[in-house]
Amino acid sequence: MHCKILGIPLQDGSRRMGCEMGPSALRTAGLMAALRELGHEVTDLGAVQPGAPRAVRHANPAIHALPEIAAWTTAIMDAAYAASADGMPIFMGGDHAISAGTLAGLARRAKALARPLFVLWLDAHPDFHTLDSTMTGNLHGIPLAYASGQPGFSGHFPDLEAAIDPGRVCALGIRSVDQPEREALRNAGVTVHDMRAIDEHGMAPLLRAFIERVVSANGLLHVSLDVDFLDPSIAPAVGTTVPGGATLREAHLVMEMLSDSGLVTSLDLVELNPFLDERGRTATLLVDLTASLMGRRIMDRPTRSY
Ligand code: B3U
Ligand code: MN
Ligand code: MN
Repeated sequence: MHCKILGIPLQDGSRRMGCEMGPSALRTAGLMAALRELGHEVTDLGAVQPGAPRAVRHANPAIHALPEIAAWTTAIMDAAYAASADGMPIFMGGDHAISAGTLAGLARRAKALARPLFVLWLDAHPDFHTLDSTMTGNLHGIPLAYASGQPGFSGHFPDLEAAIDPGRVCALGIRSVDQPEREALRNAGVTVHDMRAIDEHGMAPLLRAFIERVVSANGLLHVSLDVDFLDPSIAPAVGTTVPGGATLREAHLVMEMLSDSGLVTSLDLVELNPFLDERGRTATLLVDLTASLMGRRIMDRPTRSY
């Protein structure tokens, strides 16, 4: 596989600084070397640069940094579209607001290829707020809603050339949802596997059902990994820790099953805040999880055919 690494040092999606250091921390933790060791070709495409902030305003007074995020989204969308022409783009955030752009660019790519795009959203939060519904005003809480064409973004965010179909999104690990999101997720038809579902059924059957849907549709699969998907005891370097997250073993299992499927065409690594890390352990864990996704195994296994 040809891995194309892009740094996206965006941190305006919340009011806490630090995520702009995410790409450096992932490089320092050895992301490139880990991929090369697995036999992949790696190209470092450097950092995405935001355009000049756009003069956009919104009636919701809580919203933070809308002009900046709107400008970033345009730049990220174009970079994601270009990088996804071939190979496997890995987008190193930056906070989750980067995914407004990565998803929009990948949706455009999927449309050009006439293939359906599926999204696996690994997160404590569904990030399904609109500009009208967000209470914190932190725009890392909106990317999935924007990219799936929910109302109210037009005139504030760049228009979408192609939206993702919310019916092809699976959100896994969810444990912090605001009331307006709950309703919107249900209406849009997003598959949400919250922590209760994971506790009841286990990670494997939930993920397998989604993988099988992607296989039967011959889809592209984008994985968006928010650090807070993981339990804070193993991944402290995130501004929005929520207790009760995925364990180390659950997270590796997800990555290994995805790797076996051979379906994943792009990846976001987001919300890593190195300022909050403990001796680089969260950055190192993200590198290890990426390695599992890209083929690292404890023991060889017969290939499972889906
Ligand atoms: N839903 C809340 C909390 C949140 C969403 N995404 C993150 N936190 N990282 C909000 O602010 O919209
Ligand atoms: Mn998120
Ligand atoms: Mn989150």
